[in-house]
Parts: sequence; C-alpha cells; structure tokens
Amino acid sequence: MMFGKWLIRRVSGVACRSRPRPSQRRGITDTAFIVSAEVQHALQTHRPVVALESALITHGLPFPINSETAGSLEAIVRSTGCVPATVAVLSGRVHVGLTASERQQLSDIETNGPMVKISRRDLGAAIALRRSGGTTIAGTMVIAHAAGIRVFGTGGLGGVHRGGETTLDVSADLTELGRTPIAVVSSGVKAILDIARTLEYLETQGVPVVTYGPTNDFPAFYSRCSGYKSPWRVGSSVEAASIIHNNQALGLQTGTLFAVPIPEEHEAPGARIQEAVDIAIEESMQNGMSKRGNDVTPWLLRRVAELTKGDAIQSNIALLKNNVRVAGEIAASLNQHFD
Ligand code: PSU
Ligand code: MN
Repeated sequence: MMFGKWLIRRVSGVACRSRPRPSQRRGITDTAFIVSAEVQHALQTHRPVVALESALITHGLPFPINSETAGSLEAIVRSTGCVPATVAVLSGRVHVGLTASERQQLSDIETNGPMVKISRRDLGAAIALRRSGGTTIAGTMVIAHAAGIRVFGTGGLGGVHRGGETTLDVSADLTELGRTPIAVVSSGVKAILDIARTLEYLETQGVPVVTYGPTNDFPAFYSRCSGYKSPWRVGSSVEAASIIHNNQALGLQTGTLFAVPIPEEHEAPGARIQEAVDIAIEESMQNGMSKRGNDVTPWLLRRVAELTKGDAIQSNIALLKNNVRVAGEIAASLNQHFD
C-alpha cells in the first residue's frame, strides 16, 4: 500500500516533468542550437515528434541514395501524424529539424567536403571548431533529449565489435542507451558485430531490449533472427509506448531499445550477406581497418554493400522505412494514451 502511494506520488511528480525543458540545454546559445520552427511548434503544442539521425546520411549510405532516403524517412514520419526532426551539426551549429537543402548539404560529400561522424564525445569539438557532420545514434540521442524528444527511428545500432573483449571497441550507442531516456527503434545490430556481447552489455547498462514483432527473436539487421532472444516482446505501439511511459514514471534515466525485424519480403538473401560480412571482417583484420576506431563501422558497411552488389543497401533502406514508421506509431501512441 505504502509502495503504491509512493509510486503514484512519484509518477505524478515525474509526469509534470515528463518533457525536458529547454533549460536542459544548459548554457548553449540559441544560435548554436537551432530547433526548426516546425519542430519547436510541435513540441510546444505537445504533438508527437520523431528524431532521425544523420550519420546514416553522411557515413551509412552512398550519394545520392542517402539524400533520397533521408527525404523519404521524413515523409514516412509525417504519414504517421508525427513531425520528423533530423539531427545534424552544420558549420558548428546543432540542428534539430533540417530543410531539404540542409539535408542535401550533408549528403553530397563530393561538393561539400568531408563530414565528421559525430558521437557524444565529438559534439563539443564539432561546435567549437565549426565542423559539419552526421550524428550517430549516441550523438542524436543526446541532442534529441536536450530538445525534449522521446522517440527516435533508425536502422542499425552500434554494438560490441567482434574481438571487443580485447580491443574494447564498444559503440558509445550502448552507454548512451544506459544514460539517456530516448526510445530507439532499430533492427537490432548487424552481424558485423558481436551480437551476444552487445546484448550482455545492454543488460549491464540496464537497457530494456524489446522485440517489436511476432516472436522474442532479436533481429540481426538483414535477417529477422540472430539466434539470440530479446528479454521482452511487444506486439503493438500502445504496449511499446506503455513501456516508455512506465520507465519514465519510475524516474529511470535509461533509454529503451525496440528491435524491429526487417519485413519478411525484404529479408536479404541471408547466406549471401552473411558471407559478405565474414569476408569484410576478415579483410578488416588483415588490412588494419579493424583497429581504426570509428572508421571501422562505415568501412565494413561499405565493403558489405560492394560485395553484395547493392542488395545490402536495398534491404537497409527497406528496414529503415519500416522502422521510422514504427517509431512514428509509437510516438503517436505515447502522445495519445500516456500524456
Ligand atoms: N549500423 C548501420 N548503419 C549505420 C550505423 C550503424 O547499419 O549507419 C551508424 C549509426 O549512426 C551508429 C554508428 O550510431 O554507425 C555506430 O558507430 P560506432 O560503431 O563507431 O559507434
Ligand atoms: Mn568504435
């Protein structure tokens, strides 16, 4: 009984603080942190917003597919009744919500020069040194949270790299999920990573991993099953939103990982992709790429795409579109049922 009372008080206490206020940005000036008018309006009027990352534009997909895909993802978010907020850093300014020309600027590296891959550690430096770049899942989570956004749709989460137990190459995406209350909707992690250790690490970080689909299978990006199970499963956006709501009501500051299996009709010919993944990993160990810090993920992604002659990219786009639709439905349910 006592616990019940405490919980209710705590829940209602938290509920009024459910949306981070702009003060969470602390001292950063409005000129260095630009929230588009549309996103600002949506947040102020309590309409659902879905964050989208931009490292997939700058480092995940080739030009011009990256630009087209970024545009379609925003359109899909809109079709769910939510406002898309693509996060990026342009000339040292953090942007939450991009115009089409800003998206284009990030996409075309030939014309606009190299882009930085911006994770949590890179944010302050990219702003200080006036750089432009795409934010990773970790980088996007930091910014989206500061802006007051709670749901984020993307493709593949970073993880523990193979051999990570000795190299300590563990993506900052995992620790970010442990410390920032954003729900990330992805298709699990790629088979270029050590999936078992990635799941162990998420458990250590206190991150709920929830498959959004018919079974508990934890997906492996191009394939619907990785051979590992998620501890939780939901079958609807309302259930998913309820998990986010209850974590928040308890005052947990952890994120949630929703893992959405790639739609069956787009599941890539698994054996072929797996073969390409194995070749790419072997090559990265031989040519030293595997020791090149944050370059290794983009290098592996590019090599797998080359080896599969683009099949991998088509599957990648299909799952991205599906994930941001699910993210939109979850954000809309959170808004409709729990606010
Ligand atoms: N996995 C993909 N596509 C991607 C990425 C990962 O299938 O584009 C990007 C995401 O932005 C992710 C980042 O946050 O790579 C992880 O990089 P690292 O392993 O260096 O943390
Ligand atoms: Mn790394």
